[in-house]
Amino acid sequence: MAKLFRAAIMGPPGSGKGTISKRIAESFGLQYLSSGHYLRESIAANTEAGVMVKTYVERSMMVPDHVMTGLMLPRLEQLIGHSWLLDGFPRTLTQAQALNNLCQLDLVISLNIPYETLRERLSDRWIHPASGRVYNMGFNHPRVQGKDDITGEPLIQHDDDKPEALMARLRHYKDVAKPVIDLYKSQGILHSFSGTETDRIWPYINTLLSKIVMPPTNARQTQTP
Ligand code: G5P
Ligand code: MG
Repeated sequence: MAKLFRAAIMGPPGSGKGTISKRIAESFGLQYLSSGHYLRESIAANTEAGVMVKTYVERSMMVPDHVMTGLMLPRLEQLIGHSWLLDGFPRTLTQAQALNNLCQLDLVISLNIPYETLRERLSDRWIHPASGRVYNMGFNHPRVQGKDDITGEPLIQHDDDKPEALMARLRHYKDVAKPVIDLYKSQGILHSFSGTETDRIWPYINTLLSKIVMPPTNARQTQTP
């Protein structure tokens, strides 16, 4: 990799952050840090913090900023000298400012997915509660219906993925994300992608990152003489 690269991916619940982050991590060899994953890890560890976090995540409420920064920033401090991608963090202006104090992002991907698409996806979503692995009937279905691929344990559906709860979550997401998006826009690092299918959005993100993360060695020759 030519130079260190620090990026974040933002988007409402179910917008494809996790799916696209995995593709970016695989294609470009970035370390991939998911806030949702670390929260679920702390819940599974059943620590004092984990028990508190659970009360928020269970209700799909935002975990307080100081808890999130306390969870994410020390991990990033350990990754000095590495390129990385953040999935789901920062999600509020306070989190973005705390991150800015640690380092400057090179690029932020924002996913704009229509509400109807999110509703359909999340109502089709099944989760393995112990690991947080997510399946989607039709797009990313389990090998055996209703069972986790790795453990064979039963999959569940969240009450929060029901339409009324989802609408409230999406409205809240928009309100909280707007100042963060405005901040990154003002820094000139925001790239927004709209669409209803991850497979159609991915080639655009792949092309963008191919230019930035691994600039072609003949980049100088392609400039207009
Ligand atoms: P998470 O874990 O970050 P959410 O709710 O933000 O959770 P989620 O559900 O993980 O986001 P995603 O990662 O954006 O969604 O999307 P995904 O998992 O890739 O795709 C969603 C589903 O659609 C999957 O089943 C996937 O297979 C399918 N899919 C993807 N693309 C397509 C497609 O093109 N077609 C179809 N048909 N299907 C597709 O955070 C969890 C909780 O932790 C807290 C919050 O409480 C949050 O609710 N939290 C924070 N709180 C405060 N600050 C933070 N920074 C926080 N981070 C997390
Ligand atoms: Mg996710």
